[in-house]
Amino acid sequence: RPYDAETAVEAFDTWLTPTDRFFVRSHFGPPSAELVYESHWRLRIKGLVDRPLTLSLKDLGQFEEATVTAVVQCAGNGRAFFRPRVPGVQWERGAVGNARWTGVRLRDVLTKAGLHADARHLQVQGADRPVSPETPQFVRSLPIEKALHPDTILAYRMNDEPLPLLHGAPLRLIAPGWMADSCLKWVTDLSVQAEEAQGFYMQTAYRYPLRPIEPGASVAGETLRPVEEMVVKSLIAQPRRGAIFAPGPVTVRGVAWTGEGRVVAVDLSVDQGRTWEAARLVGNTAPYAWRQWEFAWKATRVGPQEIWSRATDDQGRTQPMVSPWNPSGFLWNGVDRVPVEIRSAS
Ligand SMILES: Nc1nc2c(c(=O)[nH]1)N[C@H]1C(S)=C(S)[C@@H](COP(=O)(O)O)O[C@H]1N2
Ligand SMILES: [Mo]
Repeated sequence: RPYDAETAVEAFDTWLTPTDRFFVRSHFGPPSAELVYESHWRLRIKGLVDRPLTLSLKDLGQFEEATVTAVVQCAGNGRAFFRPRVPGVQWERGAVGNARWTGVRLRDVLTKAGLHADARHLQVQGADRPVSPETPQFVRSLPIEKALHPDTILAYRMNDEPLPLLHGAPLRLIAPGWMADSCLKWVTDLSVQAEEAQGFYMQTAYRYPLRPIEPGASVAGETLRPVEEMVVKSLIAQPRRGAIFAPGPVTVRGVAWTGEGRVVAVDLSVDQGRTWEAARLVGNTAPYAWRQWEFAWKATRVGPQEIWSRATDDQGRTQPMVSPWNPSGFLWNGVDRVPVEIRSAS
């Protein structure tokens, strides 16, 4: 089994998630290091282009460098909260992080190759391969508009250090605002095409019903669309679940983000959603990054309590109590809830 690890949400008390705490996920694990060793590694660009290209890491130096601070989140983050339960990695809250990604614009590389007029999708693959030849390879595609977006980059640095192997060295795709299944690691092959990529990981996996469906129902006959943009979401980083306090002030802290938009409010409830109060948005702001927030809670009522957080974005989208059930458990963004206890000192 590949190494999968989620971050403890208590670590989300900084704007950038430290690289050594950043969640790790891949289907087959990283490719053997020699395949992606800088002197061997090449990026190939082919398909509907005028000039197929093969680029070394050094060749990427000809393009202007670009940096984007962006949330990367597994489409299945929060899968463990769906009822009825769904198969897949049972992520709770920590399959997400916010990092500074530096590299070159994918658009600049594609422009150098020269796109044909019928270019509609960019197929992307990394150097990783399944152990068994019967297992489909991880091949994905992005609509050409997202591939050509000036904020979509091929990153070789993460938080100002060389990208580590677990996170996709030497080059990974960052499609900011979109779920991480579009952020391919160990990228070696780009192919410009007229159609979406074929194969399991594009045509079957990472798809989501267009209309809400009954929990537990089959999606046969439903229209499924690819998982793309992230949904508005918040997490309570502090206090941690199960924390015990004496009555008095408690500082509640967390993070909130959305897809291709901006978080405009985070509201907190300490009475099971009867009343909500605005948290203060603090710290740095950047288009695809998360926003930190703080809330001063005067905890007076002794006993078990729950702190709830709910973010809203600039398009008026807000977190539901429970996300629409879907058979793969994608896009969970239910109101975050942290149980704590207030205990009188006596
Ligand atoms: N080449 C390749 N890229 C991949 C994957 C993979 O299996 N192979 N997994 C994707 C998934 S499902 C996730 S959630 C993210 C995880 O990125 P991270 O390990 O840097 O957090 O990588 C994505 N990129
Ligand atoms: Mo994922």
